[in-house]
Amino acid sequence: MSARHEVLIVHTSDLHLGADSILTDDDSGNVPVLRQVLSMARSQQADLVILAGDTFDHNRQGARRTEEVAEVMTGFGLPIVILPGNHDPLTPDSVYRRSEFGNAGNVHVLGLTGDRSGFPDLDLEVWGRPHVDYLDMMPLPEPPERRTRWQLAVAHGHYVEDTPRPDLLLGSWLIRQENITASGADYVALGHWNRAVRVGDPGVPAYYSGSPSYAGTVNTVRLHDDSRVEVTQVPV
Ligand SMILES: [Mn+2]
Repeated sequence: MSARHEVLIVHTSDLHLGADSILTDDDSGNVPVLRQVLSMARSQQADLVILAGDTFDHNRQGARRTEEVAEVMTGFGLPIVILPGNHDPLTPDSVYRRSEFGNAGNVHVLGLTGDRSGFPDLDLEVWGRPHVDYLDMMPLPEPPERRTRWQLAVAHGHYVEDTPRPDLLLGSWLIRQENITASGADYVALGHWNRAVRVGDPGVPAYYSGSPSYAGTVNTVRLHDDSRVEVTQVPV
């Protein structure tokens, strides 16, 4: 068997763990979806998992739920990069500031100790601007200086095409094509939309993974040795 000369990323978003179910008696809080995603990532021999926002439905989770989620993530063992989204922002009372996540060594929350996480053995870093409150912000600002072969951006917001009417009210957390172009990233992992779709610049691979609950898939991103980036939607 030859050695693998590629990096494999699994990208998903909008798991909405701990969502209050008002239509059914389902008390699982969507945690089975997280288990499925991580099980799939393990079977694909992924190097890294990116959760591009709204991993939790809200920050008012009971300890039982956050402890369960932290246990599932810790048990996975491989690195997980989490970008806090508009549902689970990095507020002072954020779920990500609880000790169960502080003790999960393989879980990297963007914004807790800086806006990028580096993985030297993969020659890769992931950067992203976390939501830190419930107000509007620019999810995909100018990128930091690249210091690894692979640089991935992660952003949680709403993609809009350039509009001839800048006075139109388009909503919050806007991501524009020029932001994607300026990122210069090898891959932009997007969250906030439930559907899986590519957006933006033909020269920069930028994809919404969609929520696995709706899309039924996650994105696998293969970073090949010859610099090709191959994105596939894989069922979970
Ligand atoms: Mn969102």
